[in-house]
Amino acid sequence: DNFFSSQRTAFHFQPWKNWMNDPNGPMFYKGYYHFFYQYNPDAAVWGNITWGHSVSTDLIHWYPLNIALVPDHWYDAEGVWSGSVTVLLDGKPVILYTGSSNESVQLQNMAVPEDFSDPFLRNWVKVPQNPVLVPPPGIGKKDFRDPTTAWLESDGLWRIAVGAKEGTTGLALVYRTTDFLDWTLQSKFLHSVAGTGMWECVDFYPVSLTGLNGLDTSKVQVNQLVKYILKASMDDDKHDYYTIGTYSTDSQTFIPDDPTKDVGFGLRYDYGKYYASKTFYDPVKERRILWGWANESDSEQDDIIKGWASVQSIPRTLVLDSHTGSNLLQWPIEELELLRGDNSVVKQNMSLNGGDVVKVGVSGAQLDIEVTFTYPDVHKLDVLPEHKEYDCSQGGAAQRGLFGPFGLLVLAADNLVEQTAVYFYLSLRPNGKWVTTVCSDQSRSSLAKGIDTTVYGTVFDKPPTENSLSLRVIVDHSVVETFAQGGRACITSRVYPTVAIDRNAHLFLFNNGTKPVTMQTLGAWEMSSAYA
Ligand code: DQQ
Repeated sequence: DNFFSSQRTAFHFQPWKNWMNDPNGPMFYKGYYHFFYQYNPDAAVWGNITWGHSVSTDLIHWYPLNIALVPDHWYDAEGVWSGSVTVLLDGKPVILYTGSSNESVQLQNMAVPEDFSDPFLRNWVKVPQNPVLVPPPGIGKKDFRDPTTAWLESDGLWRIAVGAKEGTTGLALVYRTTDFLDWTLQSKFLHSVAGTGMWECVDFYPVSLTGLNGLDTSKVQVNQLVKYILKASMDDDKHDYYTIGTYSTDSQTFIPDDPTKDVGFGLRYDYGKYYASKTFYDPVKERRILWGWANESDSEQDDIIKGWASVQSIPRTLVLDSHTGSNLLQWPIEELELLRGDNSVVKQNMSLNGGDVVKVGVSGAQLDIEVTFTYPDVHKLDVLPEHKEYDCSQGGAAQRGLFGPFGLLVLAADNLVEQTAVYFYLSLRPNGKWVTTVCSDQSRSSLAKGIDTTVYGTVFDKPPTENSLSLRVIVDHSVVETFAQGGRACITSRVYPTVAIDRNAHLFLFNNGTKPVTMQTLGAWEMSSAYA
């Protein structure tokens, strides 16, 4: 019983009970952030999907409202599926969502607030013109879903993208409109990539090349220095892939900067459990914020026993990485730091020899940790390691190298029988270049059986001018979110310790490589709960 109750999170978004999946329609309206989510009000498994609804003033403390949209028409009888909110020029929000019809046809529908003076927007009305979009010729009735937030272009027309596929080619259709009721399908796809399968939850937005502020897609000026991000959630492998490129307002198509890293096989927002994400522009703090769904790694049977399934990751601010120019940086919204408590630890300059495991004096299943390590002096080696591609799923933190694995053990029992290792590993490629991998190793995270403990990880760019490696790790009972190198590479893991729970969960620094490494700075905070 304790095993299951200790898994509920303290500051990640989750409903009181039952199943949740995709984030839907995030927005800011009259003083409140609104968050909707795919929600089954009846069970801890997917089905009978509605739009759950909560509001917040800081994106961390949430106030639950009644369900906003339920399946109650022929055009959404099998579920009110994913969609987005667009805030129109007069400040009024519009929902576009996918209904799975009584005949399993995917249709786009529209809903508007019943009372614009209600800052909570408690009641939504489906317009009598629904459905406003049906699958176009050539697109399967089950391959047409998840409309984006609409954006306004200089020709005065609003546009949306909708995910689809043709054969095994994943693609985003573009529609234009003036009134959100009558839509024209554009002849060209926003983008398509052969072999990637169905694109779910497409997202499309600009990022600034000149500042750290976020951008409202509808307010980008011609000649403004921006790049565009196209993201799609791959139904085939359940990962969110994004690509940086440009948007041609002549052809209304997206052109990737690097076609070898296109949507579906290039960069991922997150290399762990993270799917069906969606961004919105926050006009209060002028930032773009990303929400993503972190599914469970336990069994459906466990979900039914515990009575709930899934959390949302901490909302992340998104900016272009000025050091590389070729990826986004994701960082937990600054509001999270308000939960940092008085129990904290600061450390500096500590050498970790090969084999060291050093306890850090904060405990509990609610932590925020920031640590940096000096980038090891790889040139001082007298014997070079074998040229071998490092794959953290083969052996995880137990596989010793020269430099790495080193990093943190979180949710660790005193005797380390349970531990989740978040670490770096340096390896030498045949071309003579050193590369850094960041991994999250769940293989020893729980003594319980029947849990998916896949080790996650990715290589990331480290320009030579960067002399240190950094990790930020957010621990919240059954979720561990890792942000490496300022958010250049992110990993969300779900873990289910049985003994390393609550006050018996501890934090360690470790170095399991054979060479020493230097921890430069460490700050670790015990975190308060966002829920009473
Ligand atoms: N989840 C929704 C769909 C979407 C999928 C249904 C992605 O609209 O394509 O719950 O997780």
